[in-house]
Amino acid sequence: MKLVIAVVQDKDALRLVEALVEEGFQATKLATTGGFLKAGNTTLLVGVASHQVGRVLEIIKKICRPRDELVTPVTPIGGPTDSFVPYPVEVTVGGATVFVLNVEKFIKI
Ligand code: 2BA
Repeated sequence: MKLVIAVVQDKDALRLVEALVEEGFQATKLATTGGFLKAGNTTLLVGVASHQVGRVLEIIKKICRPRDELVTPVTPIGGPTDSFVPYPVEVTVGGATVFVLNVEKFIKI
């Protein structure tokens, strides 16, 4: 068995959960925050049989889109500001960051 951990954008999360459940997968949706943008994102935990990982990845690929976000750097506190340029920087977020882990034991009590 595998645990698929997928960090996705909030905009894609609901459609992704619906698509997974529609195909009989079980998923847990966590409200999370990205360390870089400090913006909300969604992390899904999906426990599946090893042979189903490919299908889960296909569904994630189909639904999660990359998007460009503008980040305005924060002025350094107490640091030198003469060389600091506070222009917004564009970063591409997503489609999804996915980890696939081996599950040692799966128990429902
Ligand atoms: P954030 O940490 O808020 O990162 C958002 C986007 O900012 C990233 O998109 C990437 O394009 C950019 N970025 C992140 N760190 C950067 C840095 N040090 N320098 C320049 N640009 C940087 P994604 O790569 O698609 O990641 C989306 C979200 O997935 C991340 O949100 C984070 O919550 C999660 N994530 C990505 N890689 C991860 C990892 N190795 N471990 C845990 N979570 C991860």
